[in-house]
Amino acid sequence: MVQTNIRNFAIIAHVDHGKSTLADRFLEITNTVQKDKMQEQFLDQNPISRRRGITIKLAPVRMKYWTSVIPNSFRDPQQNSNEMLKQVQHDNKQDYILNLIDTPGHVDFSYEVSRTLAACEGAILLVDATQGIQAQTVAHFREAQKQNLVLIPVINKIDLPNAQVEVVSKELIEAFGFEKEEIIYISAKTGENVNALLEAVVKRLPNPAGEKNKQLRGLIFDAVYDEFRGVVAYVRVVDGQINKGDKVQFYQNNMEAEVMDLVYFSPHLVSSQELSTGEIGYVITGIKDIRKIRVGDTITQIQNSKFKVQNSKEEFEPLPGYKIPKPMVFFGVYPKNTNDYIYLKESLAKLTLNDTALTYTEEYSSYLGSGFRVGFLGLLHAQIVKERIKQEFNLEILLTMPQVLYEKKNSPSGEEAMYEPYMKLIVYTPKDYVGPVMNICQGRYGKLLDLSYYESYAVLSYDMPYSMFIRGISSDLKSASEGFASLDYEITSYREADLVKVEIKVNDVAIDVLSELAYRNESISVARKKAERLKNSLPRQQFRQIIQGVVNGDIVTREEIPPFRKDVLAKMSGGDRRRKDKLLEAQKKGKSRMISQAKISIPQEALLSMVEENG
Ligand SMILES: Nc1nc2c(ncn2[C@@H]2O[C@H](COP(=O)(O)OP(=O)(O)OP(=O)(O)O)[C@@H](O)[C@H]2O)c(=O)[nH]1
Ligand SMILES: [Mg+2]
Repeated sequence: MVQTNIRNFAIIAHVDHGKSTLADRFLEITNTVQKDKMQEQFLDQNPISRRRGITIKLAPVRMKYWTSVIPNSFRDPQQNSNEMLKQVQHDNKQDYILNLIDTPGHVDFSYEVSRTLAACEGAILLVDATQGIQAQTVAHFREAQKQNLVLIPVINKIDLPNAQVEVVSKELIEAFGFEKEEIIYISAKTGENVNALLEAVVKRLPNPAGEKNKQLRGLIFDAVYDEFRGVVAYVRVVDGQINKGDKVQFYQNNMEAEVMDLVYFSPHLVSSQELSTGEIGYVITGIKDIRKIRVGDTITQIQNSKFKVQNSKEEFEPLPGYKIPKPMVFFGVYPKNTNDYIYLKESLAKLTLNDTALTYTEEYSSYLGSGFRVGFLGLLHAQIVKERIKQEFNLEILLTMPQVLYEKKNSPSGEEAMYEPYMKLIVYTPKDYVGPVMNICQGRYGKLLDLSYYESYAVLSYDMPYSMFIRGISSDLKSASEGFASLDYEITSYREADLVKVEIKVNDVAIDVLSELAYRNESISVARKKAERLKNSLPRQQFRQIIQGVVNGDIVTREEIPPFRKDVLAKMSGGDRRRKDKLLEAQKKGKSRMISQAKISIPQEALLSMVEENG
């Protein structure tokens, strides 16, 4: 395909503003998917996405489009050769290749969006007419601007009776500086005006700028592991081209391989002989070792190829790649069945290929066996990984006690101290909820940095410990604002934290998976609550159980579960045989499930109900 007729673009928006639904309409208009084969949110192929109704991964698709629209760029004589202009004038209708990448909206998956944008020249910035600008609208807008993308502002869901088209368009003008005439009003659901939007994609977005005659440079913007094909790399060809059979190199990993197949998704996998400058597709090399390919790496022809010799004077510059976001929330991850440890290790390795932000180190618990400490980008990310491990690897895992990423450093006084991450929390909310939002933030150690009002909403920013996320600030703000508030954050600094170790002991034995670091001023109540909960979830045993909450080595609370009568039948007089059997059976079962250690005996279910409260 001639480069001038390629458009690479993303759809970006806050959660649920209708990105995947708009992608559906594009797939229909371009006949990529026949109407009778259409499923809602077609690109959300992942079963977890389908069940939850949210997009969790970027999803590229190639569409063919036939139109007579003349791109804006053709009006600029500097950018176009006369020859191309003549061609367009002569032949009114042109074939275009549109590479669309649907993106997730949730803040935990922002890294998917930033990688997507690096593979595109433009994006549709979608805003729900009933919601207006929300946190990720702003975050993704900024990211797109940073990457110099051309944006098309679009207001969606105009079919809804409570659509506030005028208000939202004012917001777009006020907050981002768009012109009124630029904004396109659509309903992704009914398809109203979506044709005009597709024409605007061709007309307004630039074609890819790479050079065909240069040495191949392809950006690996995502990858997935396939049991049969090995590592499948999603590539945006920046310069040059890739052909089937080419010998290629993954530049930073210095790994060489042969291109066995080139495919693109349209909407099923279609094999292709080549991927030329500006195109997007999947490269399959048969590499099975997932460590050999890295998202963000540059794919190129191998050093001694004929091409390289011809261009030997030219210095090869790899593409800049990505800054991988730092995971902020850490969970212990254990297989439910301790025998699955090795399989869990393999599964995590495969998953990190497709989910580069995931990090893990080994960890051991005397109650749960061998496992990992895994770093996630947020709580939703952790939930989704748990579900993916179940779905894709058929493996049940446990997530234990979340903690933020603490750092141990020397404090100014020279002593070793714990430092915790602080963030700038930004809350977007309709004006009516500013009061309740402030109450919640102030109750969570928040210091107000800024409050500004826009057309229909307000933006508050707070300085706050990041750990408030794992203490549920998201859901508190959602309920205080009846679901309307949305959040974004950036980590600003690490500050010394007054933390102490809270442990729970049963008959003097500390239960490692229940220990955590807590703020000193909250530690006693944390210890009390935990001890109480454990008391309520532990069954009686044939011996006395003493539960202690311990803060920094000092016992701060004590609970007791009295022993239970040895003879479960003692109280029953005469009678019912079936009931007796049942009782005896229940006692037997309980025993076989016990995890015994030293003088204590804790049924696994009781422990898990404590451990998994946040997982
Ligand atoms: N009435 C109406 N509903 C819409 C429109 N567009 C999307 N929806 C609905 O809004 C909900 C969210 O749509 P999605 O397309 O999944 O939104 P998304 O932006 O892809 O969401 P994430 O990927 O989770 O960020 C779905 O229930 C859609 O049916 C529209 O134009 N009108
Ligand atoms: Mg979606």
